[in-house]
Amino acid sequence: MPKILHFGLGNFHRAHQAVYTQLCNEQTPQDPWRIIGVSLRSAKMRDQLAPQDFDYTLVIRDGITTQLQTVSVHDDCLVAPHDTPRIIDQIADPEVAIITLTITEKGYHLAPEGGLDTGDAAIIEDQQGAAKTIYGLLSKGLTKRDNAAPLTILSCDNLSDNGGTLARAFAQFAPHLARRIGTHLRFASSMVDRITPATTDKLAQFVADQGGLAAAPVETERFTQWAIEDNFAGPRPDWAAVGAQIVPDVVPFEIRKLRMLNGAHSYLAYAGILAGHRYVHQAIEDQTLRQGAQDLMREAAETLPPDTRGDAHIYAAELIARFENPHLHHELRQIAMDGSKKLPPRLFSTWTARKMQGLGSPAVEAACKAWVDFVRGELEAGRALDDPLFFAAHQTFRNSSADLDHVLLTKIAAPKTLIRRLLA
Ligand code: CS2
Repeated sequence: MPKILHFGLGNFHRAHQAVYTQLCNEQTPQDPWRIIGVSLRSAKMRDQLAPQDFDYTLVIRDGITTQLQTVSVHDDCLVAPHDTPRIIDQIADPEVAIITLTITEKGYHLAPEGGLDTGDAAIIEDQQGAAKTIYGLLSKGLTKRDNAAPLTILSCDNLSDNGGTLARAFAQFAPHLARRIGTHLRFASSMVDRITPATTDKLAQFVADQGGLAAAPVETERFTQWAIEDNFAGPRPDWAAVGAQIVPDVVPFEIRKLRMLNGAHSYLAYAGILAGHRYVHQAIEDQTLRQGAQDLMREAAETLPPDTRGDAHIYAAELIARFENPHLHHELRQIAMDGSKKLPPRLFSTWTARKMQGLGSPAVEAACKAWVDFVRGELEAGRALDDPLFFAAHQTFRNSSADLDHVLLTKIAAPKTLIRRLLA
């Protein structure tokens, strides 16, 4: 039976790729694809899902209706570091035809100047033989795996050229294994989209009251989109038959989504928190923020390749409607985390693209400024920022504006002229 090994068994995967795969299985029940999940950081998801045989309830809320759906496509959840040998065996298992990833931006351990962050403590440990990151695990698994068994590694994270980025970073980590990339080993990119808030106790109670599976339910919107690069070494579920787009090049899709949807999301998060809002649907009802989000989307749209630029105004209007959904409880603080890793493809890239076109970016700069103000405010209030850039060091940054300026100028993938303008 063909298998998918999925890294990052969070809500996003469970509301998106798992659902597409389940729909495929419903169409061809004689030939189902099963997913083995891997959690790289915590056993929480495994512990919650195991008593339910890894099934869970998806709650789909559009502006009007609420629909409950049982998702039953996972067979197991392995947790690193406890299950590391089993994870390596799964990577080596020839029945695993696809490895998919939703490990978030920080799971890629990229350096501010691009490429693998070889100074990162976890990467250094993995280079010395540990297997804490995706790179250490993949290299140990691929070392054991038969070269001839086709494997596609498909990234589903919010990075542009996510598959290519992973392939290049992996090649830096393990050049000898990267030589295998070709016919039997492929790194593919994809653009993934479905808004998926974090699970709350209230949601779990609602699902239990409705007779659903009470542990770890996921709430999401009706909208869903998945554009997948047609670059597979072996078989795949017929995701196209259930709505995914298989395309030769996903970059135009990725850029549009990252710069318009995610860029506006990050703006609403920082400016919205500063304005005292809690949820996305509240921030978008604030007329100043709504205007700011629309201006930002317009600036982003002007940087898009011709094939997606034409209907960008329709895309923008659809995004506003999605943000307005009052039945999704999408916390601005959820979006605000990991800004140092999220902003490069969402905001800085728009700014750079516009600069190359000779255009200014007032709305994008306002969004970046909101981030800096948010970070400064959190540090001054003595709150630990949920961002790898500040994790270890937040104590020393407290109340030290000079330290913050230095970090912003040296440790993030942002144009220095932009940062200087923001700090001026
Ligand atoms: C959000 C995304 O949390 C965030 O940073 O911008 O998770 C967003 O909801 C998804 O990319 C939508 O597909």
